Amino acid sequence: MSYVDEVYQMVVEKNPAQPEFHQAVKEVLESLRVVIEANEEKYKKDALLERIVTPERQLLFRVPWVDDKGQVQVNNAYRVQFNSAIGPYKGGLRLHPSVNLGIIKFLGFEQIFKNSLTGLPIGGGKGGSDFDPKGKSDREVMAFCQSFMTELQRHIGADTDVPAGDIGVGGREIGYLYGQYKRIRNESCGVLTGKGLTYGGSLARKEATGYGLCYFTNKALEVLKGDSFKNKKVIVSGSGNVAIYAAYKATELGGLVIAMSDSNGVIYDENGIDLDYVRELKEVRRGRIKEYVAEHKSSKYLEGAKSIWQIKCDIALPCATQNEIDINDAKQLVKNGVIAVCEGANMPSSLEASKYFIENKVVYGPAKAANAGGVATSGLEMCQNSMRLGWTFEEVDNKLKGIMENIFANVYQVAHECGNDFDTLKGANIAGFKKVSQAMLEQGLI
Ligand code: NDP
Ligand code: 2IT
Repeated sequence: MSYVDEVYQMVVEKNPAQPEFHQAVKEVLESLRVVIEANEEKYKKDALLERIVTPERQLLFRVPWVDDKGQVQVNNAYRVQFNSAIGPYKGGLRLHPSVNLGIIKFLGFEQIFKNSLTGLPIGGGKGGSDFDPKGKSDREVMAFCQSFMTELQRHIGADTDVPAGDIGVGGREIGYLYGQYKRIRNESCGVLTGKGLTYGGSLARKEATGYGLCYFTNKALEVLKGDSFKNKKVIVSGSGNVAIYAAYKATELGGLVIAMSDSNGVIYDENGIDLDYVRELKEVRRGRIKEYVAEHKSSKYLEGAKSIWQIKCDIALPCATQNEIDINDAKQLVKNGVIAVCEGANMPSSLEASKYFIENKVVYGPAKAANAGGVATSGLEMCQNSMRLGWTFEEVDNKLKGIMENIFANVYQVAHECGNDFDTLKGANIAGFKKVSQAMLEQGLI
C-alpha cells in the first residue's frame, strides 16, 4: 500500500464516525499523491502526513447557560487547534445543532490549506457548538456566548488562536464573545475578528467572503474561458452572510441573481432577486426566505433546499453548507449548461461532484481557494489591530481583490503544471500544502 493510502486508512480507523473529516482528508491526500510519491521515503520518515492530519490540540468542553424560562441548558463545545506551522491558529466558530467533533475537524483541516493560500501568516483552527441560535432571544444568545467564552478564553489569544464567525456566528455573537473575553482578561486586542466597527473591527470584513468569492470567480472565468459575470444568470444557495454579499458583488459585476435559499426552501425570480429585501429579512429580522414571496409577486417558492440545483443558470455559487451538491446535482447543473461553480461554503460539493465539474471543464472554484477572502480579511483585521490603525473600505477591498487574484494565479499555475488547467482542486491543495509542509519541516518536530 502506498504511503498516502496508509495514512488515509489510519485516519478512518483512528477517527471513527467522522465522515466529513474523512472526506476532507481524502480529497486533500488524493490531490497530494503526485507530490508525495515523488519523494515518498522522505515524507514517510518525517511522518509528515500523519502530523498534518492530526490536530495539534483538541479542546472539548461543556457550556451551561440559563434560558428565558430559568431552565439551565447544556451544550457541547469544541475548539480544534489544528496546525500552527505558519502562524496562530485561525478559523471561525460555528453554532448549529449539527455541530460535532468530526465537523469541526473537517473545517479545521480545510482551514490549514486555505489560510496558507492567502499568503498571510495564519495557521488553521476551527470551533463551535451544537447550540442553535435560531428562535433564541438576544439574552439567551448572550448567555450562551458569555458562558462559551468563559471557558474558551484560557485557550486563545491574539498571538495564539484567533476565532471569528461561521454559520450562526455573526456580528451579534462576536460582540458578546469579545465583551466577555475583555471582562475576564482585561485586554483589548485582536483576539477575535469580525468585530463591530466601533470596537476594532475592519471595514469590509462582513462583505469579504462573498466579495472575494466573486473576485476569484471573475478572474477564473477570464483566464479559463475568456468570460465574466456580465449578463450571466447566477444562483446563490443560502441567504446568510456569505450568500448575501456574494449576490451583491455578482450583481455589481454584471450578473443577475435569480435564486437564493435557506435550509427549508428556495426563492426564484427570472427578473432577479431583490437583494436589499433579502438582506433586511435575514440580517435585521432574522426571518425565513419563504417570507420573500408574499411581497414579491413575480417570485416563486420551491420547497426543499435542494431544488435550487434544478434551476437553469450560467454560474452557481453554493454558499450554504457542506455536501449540498451531490453527483446528481452536479450532473443536473452541467446538463443545464453551467459554466462556473465556485464555492462560498466549505466543502459544499461531494468529491465525486467536484471531479465531475473538472472533467466537464466547468470553471470550478474549490472552497479553500474561492472562499478564502473571509479569513484573508480577518488577517487584515489582525494587522490593523496590531498597528492600532484602521484602513478605509476601499483600501481593505483592494487588498482583498489582490489576494483573491493572487490565489487564483497560484492555483492556476499548479493546475497547469499538473497538466490540466481546469484541475483547480489539485492546484489549491498542492499550492496550500507546499508552504505548510515546508514550514513544518523547517521548525523541526511540530
Ligand atoms: P450564516 O449562518 O450567515 O448562513 C448560513 C446559510 O446557510 C443560511 O441561509 C442557512 O439557512 C444555510 N444553511 C445552514 N446550514 C444548512 C443546512 N444544513 N442545509 C441547508 N442550508 C443550510 O453562515 P455563513 O454565510 O457565514 O456561512 C455559510 C457557509 O460559508 C458555511 O459553509 C461556512 O463554513 C462558509 N464560510 C463562511 C465564512 C464567513 O466568513 N462567514 C468564510 C468562509 C466560508 P438556515 O437559516 O435555514 O439555517
Ligand atoms: O471558513 C472560514 O474561512 C471562516 N469561517 C472565516 C474564518 C476567519 O477566521 O475569518
